[in-house]
Amino acid sequence: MVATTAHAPGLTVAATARRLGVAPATLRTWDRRYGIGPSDHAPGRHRRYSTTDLARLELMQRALVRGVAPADAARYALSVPAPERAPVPEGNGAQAPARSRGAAGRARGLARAALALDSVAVCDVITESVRGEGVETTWDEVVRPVLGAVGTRWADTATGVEVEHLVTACAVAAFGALLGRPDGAANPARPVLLAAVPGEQHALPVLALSAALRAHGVVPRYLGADLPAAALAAAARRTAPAAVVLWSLLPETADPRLLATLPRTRLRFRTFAAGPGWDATALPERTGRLTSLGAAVATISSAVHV
Ligand code: B12
Repeated sequence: MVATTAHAPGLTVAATARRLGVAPATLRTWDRRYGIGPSDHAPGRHRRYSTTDLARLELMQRALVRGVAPADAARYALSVPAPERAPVPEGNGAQAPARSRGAAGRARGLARAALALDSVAVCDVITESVRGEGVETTWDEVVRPVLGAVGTRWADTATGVEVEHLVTACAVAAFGALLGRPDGAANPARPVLLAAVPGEQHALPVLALSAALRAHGVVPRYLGADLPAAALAAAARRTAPAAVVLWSLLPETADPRLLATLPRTRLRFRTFAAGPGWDATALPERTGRLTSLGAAVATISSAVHV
């Protein structure tokens, strides 16, 4: 238990910063700029944060991770009456996943654990979510919103790359673990090749797609990030795929000339351009477009299971 009430001495700046996973200087800045600090701080005395103050800071942090600007996040946190604020969990946040119910709760747990750089809790939330909600919901409602918020924060403040790497590593582990053959039985179906195009390091969405397809009985051959054209062509020749999925997140990596380097195999395969990178690119008519995880799973499954 944290032995603080609104009137008791409370937590020091350092302890509060540790609990929230931010630098002590950040807390002082929030207090100075946005007026969100210890409620009974007397000039000349050390700052002490009560549980009420902590809950308010936690609300601010959650808003920040959803991409809300700091001033608005602070205003929001200060405007919510005390009883409506969620209690701050004890310890290092590792219990958050156990308390979460459904995807929204898990997303909050993930955001909190990620901000605290608690990789054990981050990996637990994602793994539990995959087990409880499935790959598609975990990607779209738990991991993607947090990565989006982390990306926005990076664009605004050039901070948070460590959070991005930590979440990515756990998501790669959780989705990657699903690529094996759980029942050990031979699967005779033709595979689907999936890769991020040359120059594209953002492979996580296509890994999520690979894992989701696996759950739908499709055999994915996930070939990772930044796959050279020659390697893609060699893989297509060797594996007789039913479909090839080329992922691009950024427009600069979406080069339609890649499609022309795909070999003509005896057993024909369907080709799909997946991801927003291809949005402004003119594609051959026979190349399918995949613009969301759900649609991609449905389209590829029906193309393969004909
Ligand atoms: C994780 C991440 C990384 C990781 C990737 C790890 C991995 N294994 O994937 C690493 C650290 C490698 C990385 C590196 C870089 N990154 Co980065 N990264 C991200 C981050 C946070 C998430 C990427 C992601 O998975 N996006 C997918 C989801 C989260 O995005 P979304 O918009 O919600 O999804 C939409 C579509 O993608 C689609 N969709 C979503 N899921 C799926 C699934 C399927 C199957 C389909 C079909 C569609 C689909 O639907 C959604 C709605 O339209 C983004 C931020 C962001 N918002 O994307 C930055 C971001 C993409 N990165 C960015 C940058 C600049 C870089 C670097 C250049 C940074 C650097 N200086 O080194 C490098 C190099 C990138 C390169 N050459 O490819 C910028 C790109 C800006 C731009 N437009 O040019 C972003 C947008 C951050 C930012 N806000 O500025 N990055």
